[in-house]
Amino acid sequence: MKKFLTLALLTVMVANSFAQQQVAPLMNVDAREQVSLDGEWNTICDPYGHGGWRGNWGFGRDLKFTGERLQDYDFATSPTLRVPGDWNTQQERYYLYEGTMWYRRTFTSPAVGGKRLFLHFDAANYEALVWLNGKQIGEHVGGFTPFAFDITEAVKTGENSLVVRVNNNRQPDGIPTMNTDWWNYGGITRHVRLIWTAETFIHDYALRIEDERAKQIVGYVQLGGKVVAGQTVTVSIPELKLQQQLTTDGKGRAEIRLNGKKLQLWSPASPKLYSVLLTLAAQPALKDEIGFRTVRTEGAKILVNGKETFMAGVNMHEEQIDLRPAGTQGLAPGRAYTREQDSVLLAMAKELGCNLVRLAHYPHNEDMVKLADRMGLLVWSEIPLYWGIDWKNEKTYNLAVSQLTEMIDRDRNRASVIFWSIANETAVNNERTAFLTRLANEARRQDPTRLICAALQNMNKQLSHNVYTVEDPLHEALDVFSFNEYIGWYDGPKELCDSITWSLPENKPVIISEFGGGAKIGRRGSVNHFFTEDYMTELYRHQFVMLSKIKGLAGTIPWVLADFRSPHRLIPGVQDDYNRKGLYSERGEKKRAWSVVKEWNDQHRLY
Ligand code: GCB
Repeated sequence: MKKFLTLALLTVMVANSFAQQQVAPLMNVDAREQVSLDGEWNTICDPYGHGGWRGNWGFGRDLKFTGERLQDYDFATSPTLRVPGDWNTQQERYYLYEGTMWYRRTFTSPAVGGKRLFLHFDAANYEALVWLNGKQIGEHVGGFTPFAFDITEAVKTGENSLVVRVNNNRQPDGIPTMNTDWWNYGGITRHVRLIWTAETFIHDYALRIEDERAKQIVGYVQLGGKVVAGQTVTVSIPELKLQQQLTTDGKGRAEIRLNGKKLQLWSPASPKLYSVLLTLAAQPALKDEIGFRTVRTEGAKILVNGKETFMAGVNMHEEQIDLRPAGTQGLAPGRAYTREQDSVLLAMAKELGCNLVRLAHYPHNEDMVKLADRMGLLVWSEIPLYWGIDWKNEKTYNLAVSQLTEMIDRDRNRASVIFWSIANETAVNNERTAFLTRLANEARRQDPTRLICAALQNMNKQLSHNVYTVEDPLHEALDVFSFNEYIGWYDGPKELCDSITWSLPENKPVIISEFGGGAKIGRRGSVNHFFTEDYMTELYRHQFVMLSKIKGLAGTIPWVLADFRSPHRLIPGVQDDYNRKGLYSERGEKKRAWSVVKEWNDQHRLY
C-alpha cells in the first residue's frame, strides 16, 4: 500500500503532460538487460539558455534528418563531452560555467520486439529536459537522483535522436538553493542506459528483517507494465535454501515472508550479503545482493542488530581523488561516477578506521552505496537540502519530497544505509521547523525501518559560562540529535574546546555530524597559525577532549575525508578553490591530523 502511495505521488509530481512516458525508475538498474548510452555526446553550450536563434534546438530538428538548411546550429559537428561526467572539468572553458548545455546523441534501438524499453538517467545536474526524435518526453529537477522514461512507443527502428537540455543554474526556490560550499558541477554526471523488460516486469521490491532474533524476512514485490492479477513470482535465496512462490494481487503486488532463522546478519564487522533472485514467470531472474540487519535507538544508544554501535564516521563528497602523476597539467577531475573512483574514496574512509560514511550533502551514485554494503560501511544518506531554503514555498517542499522519495526508492535494499538525512545546517525559525517536521514525517512514512536525522546547526548558545547547548525544536521529529560545530575554527580558538561542556538531551543518541578545520598539506608552522597542518592537528586534539565529555555520545563525523572544490575557498596558494578541511589532500595524501582521528576511531569503534 505504502509503495502505491509513493508511486502515485511521483506520477503526480512529474509534469502531467509527460505522465505516460515518465515513470518511477526501476529498482536495481544494474541487474537489468540494457545497453549503455555512455560515451561521447555532441554538445552545444548555450549561455543564454535559449535553444539557439529560433529557440528550437531541443526539438532535435536534426538537419541531417529533415534536410533543413544549416542555420546557426549543427549538433552533428559540435564538440563532444563525455557522459557521464561534469562539464566543468572536461574543458577549461567550462570550469566556472553555470547555465545550459545541450547534449545530443543518436542510437539504434536494440531489437527488443514485444518488450518495454526504458531510458534511464542515473542523474543529471540540475534540471533536465529530454526530447526523443523531436518530441519532448519529460523533464526532471534535482541533480543527484535517477529518472526514467518509458520510450516503448516513442522509439523508432533505425536511428533515434536523443536530445537533453541540462541546466545547472542555482535557483532561489531550488534544492539546493543559491549557496553551497561545494562545486556546482553541471552535466549528465552519471550513467545513461536503455533498459528493456517484458511487457509485465518486476518494477520494485524490498526485503529486510524486522527483528534480529526472529530473522523473519519480510517485504514485497511490485510489478510494473501490463499488470494482471495472479502472476507468479518466485523469490529465492539459494545459499539459505529459501524459496517462496508469490501470487500477485490485482495491483501487481505480493508480500514476501521467508523464514531466515539461519541467516547471518550483516554488520560493519561482517558485511554478509546474500544473492537474492526474483523471477517472474519464465523471465530471467533479477539478482540482487542483500544484507540483513536491524537498526534502532534505545535511549542514547544506536543499536545495530541489537548491539550498541558507536558511529566512527567521516563526511565525504562525491568528488574524485586526483590520481594523475604529480605535475600533470590541466584540471583535476571532478565528480566521481565509476566504481573504481568510488572505491578509492571508501577505502580511504576504511583506512581512517571508520565504520560510517556520511555521504554529504546529496545522494551519491548507486555504486557508492552498493560498495558500502560490500565493505561494511554504515551510510548516512542525505538530500541536498542545505542552508537557506525557501521554506514558505510549496513547490520547494514538493521538490524536497521528490528528491527524498527518489533517494529512498533507489537504496531501500541497502543494509549499509541506516540514516536518511533530510537537511543540513538550517537556521531555526517557525516556517523552517514546520517544513522540516513535515518532511521528517514523510521520510518516516516512506521508510519506518531507518533512523531519520538532520545535521542541526550549533548557534553557540550558552546556558551559563561555557555550558553550550543546541536549541532546535526540530529534534522532536528526529531519531538522533546530530549537529555540526566548528569550535576552534569558525568559533573561537581551539583551546576553547577544553573548557566547554555540552548540555544535550540524554534520551537520544548524540552525533557530532561535522567538526574540524583546514590546512594545506605540507604547510607547516606554529600551532597557532590557521591553515597549517600543525593547527589542524592540535584542533582535533582539543575537539576530542571536549567531545569525550559528552554523555551519550553516539558518534563523531569529522569534516571531511578529502579536500574538495568549493567556490568559496579562494585564498591563492593555500586554498586554490579547495576547501582544505580534508584529512586527506585532494590527491589522497594523509595530513598530520589523520593519525589523531584514526586513533580516536580505533578507540571508539566498538565493532
Ligand atoms: C559546514 C557545512 C559544510 C561546509 C563546512 C565548512 O557547516 O555543512 O558543507 O563545507 O561547514 O567547511 O565550512
